[in-house]
Amino acid sequence: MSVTRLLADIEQLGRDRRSGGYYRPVFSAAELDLRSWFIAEAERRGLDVTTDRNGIIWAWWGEPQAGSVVTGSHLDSVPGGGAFDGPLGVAAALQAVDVLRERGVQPRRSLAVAVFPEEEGSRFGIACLGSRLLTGKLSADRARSLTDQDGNTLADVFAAGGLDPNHLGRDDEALGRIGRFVELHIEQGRGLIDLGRPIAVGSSILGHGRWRVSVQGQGNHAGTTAMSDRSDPVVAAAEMVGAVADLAEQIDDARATVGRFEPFPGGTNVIASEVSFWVDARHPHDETTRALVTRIEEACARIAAARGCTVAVTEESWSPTAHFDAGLTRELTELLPDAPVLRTGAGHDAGILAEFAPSAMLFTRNPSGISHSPEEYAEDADADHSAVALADVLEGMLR
Ligand code: HGY
Ligand code: MN
Ligand code: MN
Ligand code: MN
Repeated sequence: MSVTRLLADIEQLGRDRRSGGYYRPVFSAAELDLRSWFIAEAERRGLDVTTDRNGIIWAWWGEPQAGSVVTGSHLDSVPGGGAFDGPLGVAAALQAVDVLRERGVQPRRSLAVAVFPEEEGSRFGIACLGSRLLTGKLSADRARSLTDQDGNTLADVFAAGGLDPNHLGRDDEALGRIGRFVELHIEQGRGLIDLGRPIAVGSSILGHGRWRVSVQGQGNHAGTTAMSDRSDPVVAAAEMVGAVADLAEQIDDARATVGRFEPFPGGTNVIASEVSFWVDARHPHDETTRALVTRIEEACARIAAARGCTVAVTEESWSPTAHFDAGLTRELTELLPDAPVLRTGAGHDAGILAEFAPSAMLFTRNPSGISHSPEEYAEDADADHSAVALADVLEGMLR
């Protein structure tokens, strides 16, 4: 069954009418439907499916054992996300199993297709939550303390999803089974368009982190408070957001984004008492990202003082620059000689796993060059071609 056909089966799940894209936060009704879809497709292929203590779904061809080959990606999305970020890698893995079966491949080691929860961090704020729990990069206690924007705790949400929140955390047994990990993902930039190629091999992931900026001011009445009497945290925060962009623009290859900005209490005729906004900062060199964030903190302090407000900047998550396994990457480029080697500015579970098992990535051309948006897409031919390329890669590892 082709990738296109597989993705067509889920194209209505989690549609977000307002954005025209998708919103599939972890353990939402949409993501639970996607989990059911994946489990049904995996079982249809005779794979043995289990969901582990951290909510990762493993679909096994062969006994779960050390040194297995693992592929897969995620099914959750950002708000207003596209149809391919995550699901393409999962659907391609399912099609790769079909291709290997059609070729009569008898694996000499086990293969698992894995689906990692909360890769986007859209619900609880920490990207790659599932792979961080699996590897211990995120403690179970910290995870349990997280809440979503409606105040639901991760513990309650995971319990509602059928997991025991007291059982979250590093899973050496599951981790020990990963001999090699390969994630196929839609490209989230223009590399393959500019090179005119359908597939790339990944080299590295830019280090990236998320910082919460909380600005406190004086809530008051919009009509009875003279401008000279205000400590308006929205005005201060707006200047800070401008400073974030200005500072990032001064550093080659740096990226800093404010995509979430929340005044409280949020009334039209109310001067806010506080504003929270989040900075996503990235750069190929981790020390440069850190230096940029320091400059942002200094600018925020200066602006807050000038506006009669106070400000606090707290790091919420950090992923150092991840380099994929050189030997595995070389193997992929030898198998796929036409595929260029590209770094990516987007985070992936493969970036977390790279520290624990030889990991690599394949990227599929995205003619829009846009991602985290409904405009993201892959041509059917490129999607199917990359699933066959994934099958070629897996066959080499399974023989
Ligand atoms: O945000 C990222 O880089 C990834 O898409 N989670
Ligand atoms: Mn993704
Ligand atoms: Mn993404
Ligand atoms: Mn990913």
